[in-house]
Formats: sequence, C-alpha cells, structure tokens
Amino acid sequence: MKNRSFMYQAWLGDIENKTQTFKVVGDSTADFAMEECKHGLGNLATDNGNVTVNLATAENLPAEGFSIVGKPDDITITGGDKIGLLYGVYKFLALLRQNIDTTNISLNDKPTVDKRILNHWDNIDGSIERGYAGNSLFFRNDQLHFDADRLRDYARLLASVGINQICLNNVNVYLESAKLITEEKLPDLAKVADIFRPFGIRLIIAVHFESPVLLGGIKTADPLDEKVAEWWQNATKTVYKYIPDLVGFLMKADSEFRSGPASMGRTQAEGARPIAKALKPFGGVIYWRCFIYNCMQDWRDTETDRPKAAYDYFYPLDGKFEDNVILQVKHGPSDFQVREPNSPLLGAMQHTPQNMELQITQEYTGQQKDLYALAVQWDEVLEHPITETQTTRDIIGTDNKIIALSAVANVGDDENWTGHLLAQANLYAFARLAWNPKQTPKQLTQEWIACTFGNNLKLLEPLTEMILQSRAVYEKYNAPLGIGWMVNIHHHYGPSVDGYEYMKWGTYHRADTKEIGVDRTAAGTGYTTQYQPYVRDMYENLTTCPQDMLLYFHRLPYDYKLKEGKTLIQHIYDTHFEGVEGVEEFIKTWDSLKDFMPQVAHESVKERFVMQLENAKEWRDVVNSYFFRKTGIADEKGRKFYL
Ligand code: GCV
Repeated sequence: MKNRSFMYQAWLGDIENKTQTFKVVGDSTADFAMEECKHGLGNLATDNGNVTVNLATAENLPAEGFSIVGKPDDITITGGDKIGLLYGVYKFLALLRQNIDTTNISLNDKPTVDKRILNHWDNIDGSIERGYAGNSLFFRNDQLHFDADRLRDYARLLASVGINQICLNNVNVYLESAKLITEEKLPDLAKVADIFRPFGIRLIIAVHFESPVLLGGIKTADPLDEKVAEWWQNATKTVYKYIPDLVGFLMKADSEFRSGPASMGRTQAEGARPIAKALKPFGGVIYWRCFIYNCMQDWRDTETDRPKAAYDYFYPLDGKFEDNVILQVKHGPSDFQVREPNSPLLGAMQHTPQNMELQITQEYTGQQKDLYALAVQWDEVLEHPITETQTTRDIIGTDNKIIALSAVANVGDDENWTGHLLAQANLYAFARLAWNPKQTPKQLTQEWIACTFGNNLKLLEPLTEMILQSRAVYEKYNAPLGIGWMVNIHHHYGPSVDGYEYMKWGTYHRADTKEIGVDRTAAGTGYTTQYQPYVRDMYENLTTCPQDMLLYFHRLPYDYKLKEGKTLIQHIYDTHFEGVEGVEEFIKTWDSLKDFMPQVAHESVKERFVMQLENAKEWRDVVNSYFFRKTGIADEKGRKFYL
C-alpha cells in the first residue's frame, strides 16, 4: 500500500503500530488470507514478529463467519471457510487501524444476510449512469477494459467490508451490453470474475429482456414461446461455461422504456420463468426489479399515482414466481428521494423472496458534491414499520422475507473511488449494514473515520457529528416535507420546483396558490391502503403521519399549522435558510480539522463544500421565491428573497 496515495487507500490505509510486529502463519486453507494479512500489515509483517497471527479454518464455524481470539503474543483467526477467514483477517486489520488493542480480544461474527450486493450502473462505453466519480472501472468503447491491479484493489476494498456479489453493468441494457452473455464478451468478463473470486465476490450480469431477439435472431421474446425458453437455456449454458460461479442475472423489464413481458400481455412472473428455469441447473438466481410505473402519465390525470404501481403489479403475483426469482424492490415507492416512506411491497409478499435496493450513488442526494450521510436515511428505512410490532430491520436475513440487500454503487475511476472523499463513508456504511443491519449510523460513521483518518478524538467527534448531521441539513434546503423531486430535469442536481411538474414521469407536487401535496389517503389516490393496517392508519391520519412526510401523504393549505405551531409556508422559508446556515457551519468545522489529515484530502473536500454552499443557496432562493410568488404570503421574519 505504501505507494498508494491517501485518497486511494480509502479505509485500508497503512497501519501505524509502534509496539507490535507480526509473524503470519497459517494452515493449508489459509494461503490467500495469509497473503492478504501480510499485505494489510505492510512493514509490520516480518518473519520474526513479536506477535504470531495464526490463520486457519474450522468446520464448527458458519460459512463466511469467523472468530478472533487474542493473547499477548498470539492472535488466532479462524474462519468457517476460506472467505470467513479472509473476513476475519480484514476485521483484525481494521481493529489495528483503529488502534483497538487486540490482546485478550475474543469475538465471533457472521453475516446476517448472505447476499450483499453492489449494482454498478456502468455503461459499456465507459460512462456511468448517475455516476459522480469518473468513468467506469470495467468498460471502455463497448468492451471490457480494466486495470487488473486496480480491480484487485477494488475487490479488496469491497471484500474488506463483506460485499460478496457485484453486477458490473447498468440495469439499462442496450445492444452492446446485452452481448455480455455471448462468446464475444464472456472471455473478458471471465477475467474479471477471476480477479474478484479469491475475494469471495461473485458476478451478476444485467440482461436484456429482448436478448432472444437481439442476440438470437428469434422473432419474439415472448416468454411463453418455446424457442425463447430454449434460447435462454443455451445462452445460460454458455455463460456458465465461462463463469461457473456466476450468481445469476439481473433484469429491469417493463420499466422506463425497457421492454418486458407486459408489452406481450404476459405477467412479470411469466416473464421471469424461462430465464429462471435456464439458471436453475447452475444454481443461479434472477434478481427481477420491481421499479415499474407509468412513465407516460398526463399530469392532469389524478387517478394514476406512481407510488402505487409496483405493489399493483407484483403483489397479486405472490407465489407465482419460480423459486430462484428474487424480487428487487427499491426501498421507497418513488425513486431514492431524500424522504419517502418504504415501499408497501417490502415484506408484504409471503411466498416470494425480496432484495431491498438502496442507492449509494447520490442521484437526488447531492451527487457527491454535497455531503449526505446515507447511513442516517437507511437507519430510518430499516426502522420503518411493517406492522405495529415489526420493522423492516426485523424481516431482513437469510431465512427471512428480505434475503438480500443491494445498492447502486457510488464508485468510478476517480483516484479516491467516490469523487467526494467523505462519500466513501456511504459505501462503507452500506456494506457493513448488509453484513449486520443492526449497526447504528454513529457506529458505522465512527468506524469509517477511525479506519480512514485515525482515532484522534479531536477529529473523530466533530467529524462524526458533521457527517451525521449532513442528511438533515441537505433535507432542509431541498423539497419540503417529503414532497420530493423539485430538481432540474434529466441530471437531477439543483432546484427546479416545476422541473417535473408537467412532465410524464408521474412526480407531481401539485402546488397551486392555496395548497400543496398529494392526497394519498383512502379518500385520495388510495395509496395508503397498500400498507398493513397499522402503517396505513399512521399515514392516513394527519396527527400520526410523521411531519417530515406530511406532503407525501396529504394535500394541505399553506397556512396549515404544523406541530410546533408554525405554518407550513413559514416552515418552508425557515428550513431553507437553516439549510444554508448548516452548510456554513460544516465549512467552519471542516476548516478546523485541517491539521488532522493530508493537505490534499482537506483541500479536495473543501472544494466540494464550496460547491455545496452554492447549491444550498440556490435551493434556498429558488424554493422560497417560488412559494412567495405563488402564495403571496410574506416571510414572518422579513428576510430578502433573491429571485
Ligand atoms: C438506471 C431512475 C434513474 C435512472 C435509473 C432508474 C432505475 O429513474 O433516474 O437513471 O436507471 O431509476 O433505477 O432503473
């Protein structure tokens, strides 16, 4: 690692240990783990180290699990299998990085969820859809194209936090990326699989629903056509010849102009069937995305309500899917907004396993220019109730309803992987949550900071506080009270209150001079009725609906009094001023942390904060001016609006 820059190393930087050196030994199952252990220890690994690190596997531990037992001169790391051992090694190295004493330590760990997945939205031309950290690490000019050393470092980065499945290509599959399942591209894809394999990471391929037509020359992709089924069987056989441990396929069908079974009069279960059957003999699965809605809506149509769509499509199909189909459900029914409720589909299905999809790449949450702690938002997602006594967190786990967690990656070929250095914390947090969804945002943030910058409390405390605050600050200067969107169209950065208001995507705030919001109660679009009774009633009722989601569920006049006695319009004005002040505070805090990190790291984040401040001011001015003009209601504090 010595020749790598601070930014590049992310949370796997050099270990400073003034008292210990380590002699790493292991049994025959420990070859790769030994290499990784020595690699992580760097100069501290020597043949006559004063602490012996013993590496082995043992059958009494679970797959991917490990134990670490420390004595003064001796550490024993045991894995349930080779990968568990590797995870144990990374944990040990992380403890050293955080300066945690490993003498007398005794810990056991294993993942709660065995499918911990990153979805890259990388296009085969090298660009990344919703990518804010450079270009693809995997593709250029319609080909696989990669630096094997860098991919190995990336695999290590992901494995060190427990990611074990990865999809390299965008769910929006076009002709060239559709060819990833053909002999033309498979030999190169297999080379990537070879790089990831020792790190316990297996590949997934996003596929095109029309592949039999595009690649096979068959006249139809109708899933009920025998030739289509046969084509998928042959194609899948070829894929597994090159990548025998492939996890399976990922499909975005009938969504945002992608074709799918609906256009042929078939259900989603029918659409998935021939592909699932083709994968079955190889132990493969298909992740079938549920992000389906009418993206050709007329804004005057108030009956259609986009958040209802996924449940309407999929819930009636519960039990009708092949058993190797896993439904991939975005955590919210809208689209990774700053604030939205959980999808009512999550946990609703009794017979169909689910994969909850999160988004690490900051499409609507500041695009890695603005600081945004996703861990804070995900904690709320996990706490979202399913019933009165059960939360989403409770139904996550290998033998439960949500058997997989996936997230859209925020990584590109930028030197520091994520563009904004502090956005690494989001990648870290997702992976650790997928390993154990019980961890708190504070634990995750502190761990990332301590591994990255060291555990000096003068840095750790203010930086933790700042990162944890960042979601609330961002929300303040964005769309108010859960209404969402209000972003510039297409690229989704910066404010445009009416940007999507008259477009076809079904994302309306419906503000007029008197009221704003969408009535999604039983008396309105009926969206609330898709939830189980406890949650339905909570959202249905104005007094129990969480205030930060009021406008998601209710249409209210601007003079509606919020809990603290403020009117809705005054809340909008105030929060938008407060948001800007929050960013100004961040900059002060960041300036005070200059001496605790390399200059280059400090400066690169400072540059992002300067952009964030501009963005926050623009949001404040655009949103406040919009509502002032629309309503004619003056700010009680008489502040100046600029537009
Ligand atoms: C990959 C949103 C994004 C799209 C994305 C889509 C999806 O609409 O803006 O870029 O496409 O979600 O998740 O499929």
